[in-house]
Amino acid sequence: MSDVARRFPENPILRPADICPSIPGMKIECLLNPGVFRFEGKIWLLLRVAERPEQKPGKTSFPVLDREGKLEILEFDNSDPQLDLSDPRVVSYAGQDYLTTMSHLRLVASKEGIHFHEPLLNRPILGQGDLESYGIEDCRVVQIGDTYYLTFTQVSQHGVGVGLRSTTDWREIRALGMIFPPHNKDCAIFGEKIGDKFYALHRPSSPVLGGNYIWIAESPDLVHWGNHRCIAHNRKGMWDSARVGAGAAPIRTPEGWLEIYHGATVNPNRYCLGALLLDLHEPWKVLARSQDPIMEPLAEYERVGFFGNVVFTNGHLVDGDEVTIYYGASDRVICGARFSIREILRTLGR
Ligand code: MAN
Repeated sequence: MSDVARRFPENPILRPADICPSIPGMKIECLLNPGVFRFEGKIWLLLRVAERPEQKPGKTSFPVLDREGKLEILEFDNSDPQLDLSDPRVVSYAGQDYLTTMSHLRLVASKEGIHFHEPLLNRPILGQGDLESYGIEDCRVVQIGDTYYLTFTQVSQHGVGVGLRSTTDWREIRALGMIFPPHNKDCAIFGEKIGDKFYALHRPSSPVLGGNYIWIAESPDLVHWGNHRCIAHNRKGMWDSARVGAGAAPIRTPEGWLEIYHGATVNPNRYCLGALLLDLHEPWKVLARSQDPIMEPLAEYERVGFFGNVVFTNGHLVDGDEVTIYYGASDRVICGARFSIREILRTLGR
């Protein structure tokens, strides 16, 4: 057994019923994959909240944003032969794909990192405009100086890309546009410059040649990215054979940048976590990579949910040798787990 995660005994720490829908009439189906940061003496999660209307018997309905940014509900009859509901995350109708739920982001705070509450007057952070009309998902948060940068998945009829927003006070959040166009997601910006450049991991998908691989890019200003290089492929026959994607910002260790990433198989669909070690000065060089996952969906709440057999993280806190990840379990509930950085490095043969 290669799982070295120490799960919180309190797991799951947040469930859909703990949060109020963004507007009356919506039902929260899933809480997923939070960004994590410290601000004003507290620990904050930026949750992904996935909602849809209460489902009527025999019908499938879900929200999208219309051209004016207003919420519109689309509804289909389940007996319609053009409707494909085989993936619980996707509605396919007559060759057009939609999402079964629309996601927005929501802040919750905690003093000790286990019991989280929504602060008063907390506003949901919603998708805006044509590139976010199916919602925003899986937000990474990285602090550079006084500014927090949010990188998240923008979903629309145009595809899936990476958006950037920034804030210094979490009251005003500035939208800085799409930084990686479709198909791209899982973007984690490094928390400091290396040499005179910023770096980010990202995950383009190539449908014919290539696949769902982790890439690295550099930037002078966090908005314009170039010099892309591919650093990690899927590995046939292994726990990350179908797709891989970065988690949160890489962790600086004396051995190199440690990145906790997700890897998935299909048939069965199963998401695990593993680690990559990147060179401190030339982060496009991979020094080591997990042969076996460091965390697998083992607990009941990780095996059964909205989309079962998923542990997925894009947020953590580092305190000395300890890294605390917050993660989405089975795309339904939020959980926490701790790792020793030294122990992860040992699993990499360091
Ligand atoms: C994708 C993303 C994640 C989700 C996993 C598992 O990688 O959409 O948000 O948690 O799939 O469904």
